[in-house]
Amino acid sequence: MNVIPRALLTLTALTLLATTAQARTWDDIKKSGTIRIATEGAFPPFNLLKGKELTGFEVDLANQLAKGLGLKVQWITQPFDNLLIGLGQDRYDFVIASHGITPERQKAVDFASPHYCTGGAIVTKPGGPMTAAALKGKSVAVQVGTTYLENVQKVPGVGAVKTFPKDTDAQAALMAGRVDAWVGDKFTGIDLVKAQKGKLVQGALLFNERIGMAVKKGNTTLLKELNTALAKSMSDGSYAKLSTSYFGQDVRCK
Ligand code: LYS
Repeated sequence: MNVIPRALLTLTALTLLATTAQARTWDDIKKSGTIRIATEGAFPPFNLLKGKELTGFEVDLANQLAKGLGLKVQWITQPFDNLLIGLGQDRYDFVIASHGITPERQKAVDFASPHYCTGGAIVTKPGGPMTAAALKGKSVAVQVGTTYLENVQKVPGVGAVKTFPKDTDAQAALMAGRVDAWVGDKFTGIDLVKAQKGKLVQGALLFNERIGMAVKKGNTTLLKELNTALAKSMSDGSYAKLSTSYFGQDVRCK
């Protein structure tokens, strides 16, 4: 019997995928009239799918950029840790889902200029750990595949780090008292603490990050158009107006 080793088969399938799959260039997209954008839809106030409606700062921003580029939008939602993989498989043209620009991710995708700056902060119950030092021996909930996970793991002496598919699941673990703290986006944390009216408090910022839209590696024509559209929004006042409506401040990187 002629058996092809499994490892070889997988490699062949991957090579085939890499050679046949081709990201749509700016010309292809422009010709089609519609741009396909992916996001998570589970990360308020940045991107949230409620019933059939996608809302959030990043959703509004991307819709605004697409409009400026003369395109209709087709939105696709995916679990956070699938988003960049799907980009590599040409399931959509770009991703806007609060990805921190990290050297690791830059090996796989190309990032646009940052569309906001933020950081990862601790949220806990009153009396819980408020600083990196206080996380010593404490359990922390974070969303899988995120910069929160990466950075919490670096905290010296940190206790169990538990991962959850969605940020909201990690927050629920904190509320239920299954962990001592949750680490997530500082703006998401502010909204959460406000909504929980005294049951949660926000602690220290553990790290800062620049957030950017991602295109498939090498899709320079699309990247250029996105950067131009973003720069225009930032200079003509539309970005500032949108940002203020969501955060009460301009969240662009300074
Ligand atoms: N900013 C974080 C990261 O880059 C997470 C964003 C998505 C959270 N649902 O990993």
